[in-house]
Amino acid sequence: MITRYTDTLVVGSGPVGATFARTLVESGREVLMVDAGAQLSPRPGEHLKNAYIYQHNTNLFASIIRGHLHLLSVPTSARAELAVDPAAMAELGSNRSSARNAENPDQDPYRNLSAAAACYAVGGMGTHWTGATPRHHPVLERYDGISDQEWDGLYGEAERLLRVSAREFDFSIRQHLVTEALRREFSELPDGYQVQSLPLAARRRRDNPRMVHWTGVDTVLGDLADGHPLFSLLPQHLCTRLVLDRDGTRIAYAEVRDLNRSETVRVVADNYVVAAGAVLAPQLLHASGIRPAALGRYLTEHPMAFCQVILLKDLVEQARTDQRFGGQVARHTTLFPDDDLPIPVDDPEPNVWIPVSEGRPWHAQITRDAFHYGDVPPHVDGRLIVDLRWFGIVEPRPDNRVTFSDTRTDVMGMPQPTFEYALSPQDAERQHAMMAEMMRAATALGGFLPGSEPRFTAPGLPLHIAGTIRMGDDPQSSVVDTDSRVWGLENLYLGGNGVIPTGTACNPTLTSVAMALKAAHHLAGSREARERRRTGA
Ligand code: G3F
Repeated sequence: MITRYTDTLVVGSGPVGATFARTLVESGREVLMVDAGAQLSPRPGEHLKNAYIYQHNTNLFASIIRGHLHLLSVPTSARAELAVDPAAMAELGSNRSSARNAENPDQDPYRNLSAAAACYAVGGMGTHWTGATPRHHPVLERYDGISDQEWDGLYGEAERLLRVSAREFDFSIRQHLVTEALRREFSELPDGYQVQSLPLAARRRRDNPRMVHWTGVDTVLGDLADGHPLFSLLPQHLCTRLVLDRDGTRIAYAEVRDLNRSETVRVVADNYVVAAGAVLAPQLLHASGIRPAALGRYLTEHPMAFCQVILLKDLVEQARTDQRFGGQVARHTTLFPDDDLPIPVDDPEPNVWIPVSEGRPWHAQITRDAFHYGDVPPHVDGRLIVDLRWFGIVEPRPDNRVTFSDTRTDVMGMPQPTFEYALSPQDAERQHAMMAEMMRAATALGGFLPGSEPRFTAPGLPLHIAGTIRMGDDPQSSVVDTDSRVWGLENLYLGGNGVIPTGTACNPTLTSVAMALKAAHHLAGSREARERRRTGA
């Protein structure tokens, strides 16, 4: 068996793993990063939507996303497949689905997060994410075990790392029309929480302002992405087990399987960071026999209300008469005299936001997103369609959880996850009120796109599972302390949405990166790190 030595092993190469890697390397530590997925771009973890074709036609990106999402728990089907050749293995029972069919017989379909998925790729979900990066509401969402002042600093740093901006779509005609129509409708909202531009991890390209550069993991890694003596990344390497030392207070080494060569590498490090996603991180702990009481519990996921509308005629016609857009529209009509719409073909899509506020425990996005359930029929002009997504809060409860099997395995040969998830009556009531508000917004903007009328999407679809390795001040009800270190283990740190301990509504990535920064600063400044630098060992 090959043995590799490093300062810090980072398991998982998504935006959070990359945050750890960059911060640690910048403080002089050596980092080895492993990911079970393949590297899909020349620089590790580039956002795949940066390709011209997807910016030109967002709909095409939906199948890219779909192709990269692996469902975590598929219940076995009760439907009998009887219409088959009788000579095939079709006798009673012989073609029944089983665990070998990537299905999970332990999953109760009514308590599942049926759309919950993992992304096996260098860059993780960062290869395709929407980039929506709002801060948590200071009272309704934010974890109060970290001070407001520290949160502000961490959020600022996370925003710089992810290159967050709320201004990149400012010159979009539809951005103005949609924002203003919603402001008229929701005039009661308090200052700072009114309808506004959605913060996004993206910057408009200086060399080609028709395109934006979406932040990927390569952006977070910065110089590390081009090769750095203190950083190495092993794609298609699956960490299967963290092995404890004899007295059970430290990780002694990690077992990593080189999936390509089918051989095991032993990695010996001073510190270990697991940032493999809110389900796969607790899965690795479970596989390693590290099973604190709160592991996998207090799971939250955003219920999501969704619809698409075709913009109101009056709203669209406003573009023709509004002085602010005169130049853009005139240029467009000269170029395309046959076009009935006063919206330039390259008008950027709207990215509008209604933040969580007191009395409104939900987060709203009015955008044009590439997720597959929102495909636009090809005969409807895409410029007229906007998506409405409302994400609700679910209170963390210990009974909502993901468990891991000791007998069945998933696609990677790791313990099969099973969800046990249900909404409390209070949670359910909130979602009903949220749906009513989304319909109010939809009516102010347009008419429903046939086939995309208001509905709740399959649980798990937002890909915002949190709480499964939560932060806290009590080892009974949390897995990590406020520096993201696993209770009782000196050198194991966790990162990712699973660490977020509170009920939230908005997209989690920015907050997870902020929490990772806190942990990485702690690690970089730890006694051990200082000692190593002092002695040059
Ligand atoms: C989520 O993962 C993103 O955070 C949203 F921004 C996005 O609109 C949604 O998925 C689409 O389902």
